[in-house]
Amino acid sequence: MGYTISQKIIKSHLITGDMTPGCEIGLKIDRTLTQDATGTMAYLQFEAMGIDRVKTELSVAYIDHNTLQSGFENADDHRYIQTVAKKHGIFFSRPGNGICHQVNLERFDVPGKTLIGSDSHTPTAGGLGMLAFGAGGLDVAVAMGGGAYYITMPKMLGVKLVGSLAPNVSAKDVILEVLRKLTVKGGVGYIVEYFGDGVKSLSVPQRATITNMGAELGATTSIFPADDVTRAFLAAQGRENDFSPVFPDSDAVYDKTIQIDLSSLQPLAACPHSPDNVKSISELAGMKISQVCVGSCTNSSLSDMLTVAAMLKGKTVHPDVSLSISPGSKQVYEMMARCGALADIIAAGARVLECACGPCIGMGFSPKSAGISLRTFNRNFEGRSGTKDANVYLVSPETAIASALAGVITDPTTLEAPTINLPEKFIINDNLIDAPATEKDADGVTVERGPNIKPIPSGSVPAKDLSCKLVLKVGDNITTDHIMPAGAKILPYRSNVPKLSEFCFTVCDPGFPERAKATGGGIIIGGQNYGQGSSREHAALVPLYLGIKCVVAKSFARIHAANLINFGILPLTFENESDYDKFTEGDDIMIDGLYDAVKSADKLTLTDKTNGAVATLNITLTERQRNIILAGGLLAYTKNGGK
Ligand code: MIC
Ligand code: SF4
Repeated sequence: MGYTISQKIIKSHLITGDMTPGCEIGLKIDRTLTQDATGTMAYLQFEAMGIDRVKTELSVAYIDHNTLQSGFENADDHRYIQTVAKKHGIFFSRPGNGICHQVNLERFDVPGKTLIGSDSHTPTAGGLGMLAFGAGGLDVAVAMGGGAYYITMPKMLGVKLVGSLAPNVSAKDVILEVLRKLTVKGGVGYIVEYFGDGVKSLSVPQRATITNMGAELGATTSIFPADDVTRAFLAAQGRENDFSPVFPDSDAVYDKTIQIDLSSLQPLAACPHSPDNVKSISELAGMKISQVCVGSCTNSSLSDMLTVAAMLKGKTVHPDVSLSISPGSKQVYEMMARCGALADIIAAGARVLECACGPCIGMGFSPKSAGISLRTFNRNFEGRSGTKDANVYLVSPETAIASALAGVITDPTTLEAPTINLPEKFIINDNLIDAPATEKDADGVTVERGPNIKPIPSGSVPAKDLSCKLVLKVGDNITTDHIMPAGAKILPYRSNVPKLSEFCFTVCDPGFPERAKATGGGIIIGGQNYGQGSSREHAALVPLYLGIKCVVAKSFARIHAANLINFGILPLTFENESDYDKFTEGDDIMIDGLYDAVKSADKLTLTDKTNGAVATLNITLTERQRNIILAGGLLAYTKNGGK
C-alpha cells in the first residue's frame, strides 16, 4: 500500500511512535516560526529551558499581530523578541515586513520539510508542499530546543479537485465549499490532502489560501503536492534550489475522500458567526453593507492585491462603505507600489493599512454597531472584530470588491473578470529580516525586558482528590477567542497573564474572572469542539492562573487540548455525552482519586455534590501526557529530563 504526501513526510521525520492513526507520534521539526502575540511566551519558555542556541535548521520570529502600539507594551514586547532572537540564533522579521505566514511562504517554506508555528494558520505552508502545524508556544520552544513535536497520528482525508475555476470565482470559494461540506469539526483527526487534475490549475498563493483555512476545519494540517507550479513560484522567489517534487504514491490510500468540481463552484460566503455557516453569494446578494476588509494571512498575496486593484481601477468605493486593504508582506506592498496597483487602490478611496494582521485580530477597523462587514479573512467568531454585535461575512477578494463598489453584497461573476499578470520574478529584498548573532557574539547580546513582561504561571501536581466548584458551563464550539479574547484593548497584555485574566471568558460571561478568583478556580464544563480556533496558549495559561484544574467537555480541538496538557490542566471527556446536562454552573463537584487516575486509569467519576448526579469521564492521555500532567506541566517535565 502506497503513502500519501503527509505519510511520506511523517515517515522521514518520525522520531518515536508508530504511524497507526490514533497513536502518538513524535516528529523531528526542521523549522519553526513565532509571531509576537504568542512569541513572548514561547521565548520566555525557551529561556526557562536553559538552552543557548536553537537546534532547528531555521527559526524565525515575526512581529505582525501587535502593531497598533497604543502604549509602551507592544513596543517593549517587540524589543524583547528582537533581542532574545538575536541571542539564541533566531532570525527576526521586523514589524513592517508582513504577516508571518505570507512572508514564510515567500521566503522560507520548503516542500517536504516540517514546520511548527505558534499560530494556528501555520498550515498555510502546506500550499507549498510543506508539512506544517499550528502549535502552542511551549511546543515551539521545545522544538527550538531540538525536542520532538508530538501529535496523534492523523487519518488522511483526500480532497480530489477536478476542473478549473470560472472567472471571478476564487480559491476562497474552494475552501468555503470544503467548510460547507465538512463543517468546523469535519477535519478533526485528519490531515487534508488535495489531489487530482484540478490542482495544477491553482497557483501557490491560491493553494495557500486553501491550506490556511484548513485550520477552520479543525484539521491537523492541510497539504498540496509540490509540482511544476510550486517550482515556478520558488524560482520567481529566487529559491528554485529549495524545490523538490512532493507527490503521493499512485496507490496512496485515503481514509475518506471528497470531490470538488472547481468549474461548477460559485462565489460563497461564511455567514455570522462561524466559518462553516456557508451560503452562496447569489442568496445574499442585495444585502446592504457598511464595511469591507481585504487582507489577512489567507488573502493578502500579490495576486489578491492585483485583482483588487484591477477591479477598483477608475472607480470609487460606495459612499456607505469603508474599505480597508492590508497587503500581506513588504514584498507584496512594494510590488503593488512599483507597478501602479497601489495608486489605483488609493485613487478609488480605499484605506490602505500596514502589512500586518490588523483588523483580522480586531486591531482597529472595528465595524459600526450591528454593522455588516465583508472580510477576506478566515474567522468571523462573534466579537472578534471588536464590535460585539457586528455581523462578519467571510468572502473572496473578488466578492469583497464587487460589493465595496456597489454598497450591497454583489456576485462578482456578474462583472467582467480582470486580467492579472503576475511577474516572473518577485522583488527580493530581505532587508527587514535580521540575522541572529553568531555563536561567538551571542554572549554580548543583552535581552531587554520591559515592565509588561510578567512571569508565566506554573502548573501544579494534581490533587489526590479534587473538591471544587463548577465555575463555568459553556456550550458547543467554544473558540479560544471566547476563552481569551484578543483585539486592540486586550492584545497588549499577551505577556502579562495577571492583567489578561480580567478578560478571560468575558465574551460568554462578564462575571467569570471575579467568580473564578472568589472560588479559587475549579472546573469548567464545555460541549463539542471545545477550544477551536487560535493556537493561543493564553487560553490555557490564563485559566490556569485563575485556578482551573480540569476541563470536562464532549470533545476538544487538537491544539487547545495539547495546550491544556502542557500547562497541567487535565482535559476530560464525557463517556456519555448526555451526562453534560446533569451539571449546573455553581454546583459543588468532587473527583475522588484524581491523582491516581491520572497515573494509570482510563476512567474516573465526576460527582455533583449539590444534586447527587454522577458521570463517568474518559482520560484519553498517552503515557507521556500523563507524566506531563503529573509533573505539573511540560516545562517542569522537560526540566526533569522528560522527552
Ligand atoms: C488568530 O488568528 O486567532 C491568531 C491571533 O493569529 C492566533 C494566535 C494568537 O492568538 O496569537 C492563531 O490563529 O493561532
Ligand atoms: Fe494574523 Fe489573522 Fe492570520 Fe491570525 S488569522 S495570523 S490574526 S492574519
